[in-house]
Parts: sequence; structure tokens; C-alpha cells
Amino acid sequence: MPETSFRAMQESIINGAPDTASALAQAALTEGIPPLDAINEGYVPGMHAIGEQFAQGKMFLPDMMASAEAMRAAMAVLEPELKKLGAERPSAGTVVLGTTKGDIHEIGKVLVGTLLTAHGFRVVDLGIDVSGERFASKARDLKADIVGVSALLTTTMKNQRSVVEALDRAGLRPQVKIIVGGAPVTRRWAEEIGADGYAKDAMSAVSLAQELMAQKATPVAAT
Ligand code: B12
Repeated sequence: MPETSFRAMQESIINGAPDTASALAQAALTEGIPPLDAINEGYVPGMHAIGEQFAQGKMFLPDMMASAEAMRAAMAVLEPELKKLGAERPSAGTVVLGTTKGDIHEIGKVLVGTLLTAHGFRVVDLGIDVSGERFASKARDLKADIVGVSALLTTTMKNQRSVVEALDRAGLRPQVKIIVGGAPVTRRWAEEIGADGYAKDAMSAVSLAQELMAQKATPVAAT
């Protein structure tokens, strides 16, 4: 009965209840509910609901923190299952991932990293509050194919541009593709700052990364 389970998952996030969130994730695995369905249809809608209530002044920062804690508890159960899938695949490429300077949101970025790993990418997660220079130096050291930059605040989106500029300055742009995402980010913004791609969610981020890797393998001849 996934519908009821998904609703309960959503409520565990809204109520900021890590133990319930974790128990429901465990039950989902036992019942054979695909972990990605549990995330996308159960837990993530809960995060969106809490965000809306925060915007309307009906919930406050501690509530949002409790919800994040519950999300982390669910992810701790589901992540290893998702990552297992990737271990059996040949390496699809190296992705350096992080949340931009001034921004501490990480749940969406971690989810993107997990799904990329599940699809055979080697993912190096630099964490939160990452400067353009650090993205560039890690991309160089690790010979990254793709750099992925997350931003959840309208005020930190501009720092995605700083990452593009830092990679430019380091002379890495010909070989490193840059992808951007996060709730306020749009395709138009990605184009404006000179990124190579935008994805609205973790699954689309995987398709985008795969497309960019295919482009790298067969570069289009300049006309
Ligand atoms: C949880 C949360 C927090 C938690 C974060 C905990 C953590 N460890 O991550 C805490 C409580 C710490 C927090 C703090 C703050 N938050 Co907050 N937060 C949220 C909330 C409710 C959910 C975010 C989330 O996890 N969503 C779930 C994930 C799965 O979705 P996602 O992040 O969007 O990621 C998906 C896609 O965007 C995409 N994606 C994400 N990253 C990337 C990267 C790449 C490369 C690609 C391709 C794709 C991609 O794929 C992901 C998976 O599908 C949002 C509301 C919302 N609707 O976004 C507010 C929200 C983002 N926060 C907000 C605010 C205002 C704040 C604070 C400033 C509050 C304050 N007064 O202190 C601080 C900021 C601190 C800082 N400097 O960063 C506002 C931002 C408003 C704005 N327009 O800028 C929001 C929108 C709430 C609101 N409606 O007002 N927050």
C-alpha cells in the first residue's frame, strides 16, 4: 500500500520525526518499495511542504532543522541501497560536487551525488559553503569531467557564476563541464552564467551528466 506509506513518510518529515522517518524507510525496503520512489514520492514532498509553510510564516527555523534531520535519517537508510547499484557499473566519469559559498543546504546535493554514484559516476562531494577556487583546485587535482554546483538561496545563486569564472581562470573550461541546480536555479540562469547544463532534480542530473559525457567522448566539430 505505497500511497499510505508515502503519506506517512511525508508526515514524518513535516513533523520532524527522525525515528519514524528511518523506520518507514526500513519498512519500505522490506516491502520492496524502490528507494527512489520512497524519496521522490514520500520524503521530498514533505520537504517542499515544510518550505512552503516556512515561507508563509507558519513554521520556523527550528522546524525546518528538525525536518532536515528527519530527511537525513531516512536517507541514511536508503542511500546505501541506491549506491549499491553503481558498484556494479563501469566508471561513467568523475564529478566534483558541492554547495556554493555562503550556502549550507545540502540535502538535494547529497541526493544528486547518491544517484550519480548509483549510475556509475565517481563522485567527490566537497560539502557546503565551497568557494569557486576550491571547486577549481579540486577539479584540477581529481581530473574531474564535471563540476556540479548547488545553490538553494537567491542570494547564493550568484556564487555559481563565481565557480564558472574560477574554472575559467584556472584554464579548465575546455575539459570540465559545469552543471548547476537547486530550488531557485533555472535553465535560463545556467545559460546566463555560462554553465553547460541545468537539471531540476537528481534523476535529471544523471541524464544531463550522461549526455555531457557522451558529448565529451564525441566533440562536435566546430563549423
Ligand atoms: C531543509 C531546509 C533548510 C535546512 C538545510 C539543512 C541541510 N542540511 O541541508 C536549514 C534549516 C539549515 C535551512 C537554513 C536556511 N534556509 Co532553508 N530550506 C530548507 C527547505 C525546507 C528544504 C530544502 C531541501 O532540502 N529540499 C529537498 C531537496 C531534495 O530538494 P532541493 O534541495 O531543491 O534539491 C533538488 C533539486 O533542486 C536539484 N539540485 C539540488 N542541487 C543540485 C545541484 C546540481 C548540480 C544539480 C544538477 C541539481 C541539483 O536536485 C535535488 C534533488 O532532486 C527549503 C524549501 C525548499 N522548497 O527548497 C528551505 C529554503 C531553501 N531555505 C530558505 C531560507 C531563507 C533559509 C535560511 C536563510 C533561514 C534563516 N533565516 O536562517 C537559512 C540559510 C542558511 C544558509 N546560509 O544557507 C528559503 C530560501 C528563500 C530564497 N528564495 O532564497 C527556502 C526556499 C524556504 C522558504 N520557502 O522560504 N534550510
